[in-house]
Amino acid sequence: MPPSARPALRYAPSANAVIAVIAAIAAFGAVASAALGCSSSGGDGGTGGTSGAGTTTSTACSADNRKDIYTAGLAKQTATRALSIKLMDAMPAPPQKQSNALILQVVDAAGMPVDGATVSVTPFMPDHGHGSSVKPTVTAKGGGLYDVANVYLPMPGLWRLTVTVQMPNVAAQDAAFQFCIDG
Ligand SMILES: [Cu+2]
Repeated sequence: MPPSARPALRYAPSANAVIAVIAAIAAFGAVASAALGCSSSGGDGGTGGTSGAGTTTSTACSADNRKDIYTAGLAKQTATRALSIKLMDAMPAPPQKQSNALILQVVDAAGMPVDGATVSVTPFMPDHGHGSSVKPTVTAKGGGLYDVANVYLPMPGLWRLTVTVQMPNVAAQDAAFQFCIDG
């Protein structure tokens, strides 16, 4: 018998050590899938061991009462109520899995269009704790309108689209739309 084989025979791993190794592998798998942005579609919430309710039913949009129902002109006020952000159009409508484009209009409390703002849109999945690998691009069109391209929603479930409006010499304000994407 070669000398190198002896320690393995002498120190057989205990049952606890085996369980620890299995747990470590499982934990690594959960972290790896999160880092990949939950790319496996729907139903994967249960395997990651997350305790939050709802992850295993992420494609059941009809039962999700957090979602907004898309209509052209859907408006959200910022926390200070100083601005309203209107979703004038979406392509496709309502937003769907993968690539989307939006047209937003920003108006002030008097309903006047707000131009000259720096507008950004951030997609995020609150149930999974991750965003999108693609950053939306925003182009001002005048009349308070802002075209938003590259809104990429890679998986089914509830997506929060936070719209942040930054105007010169005013604190940034935001409002969010929430859409549930069926698989
Ligand atoms: Cu996700």
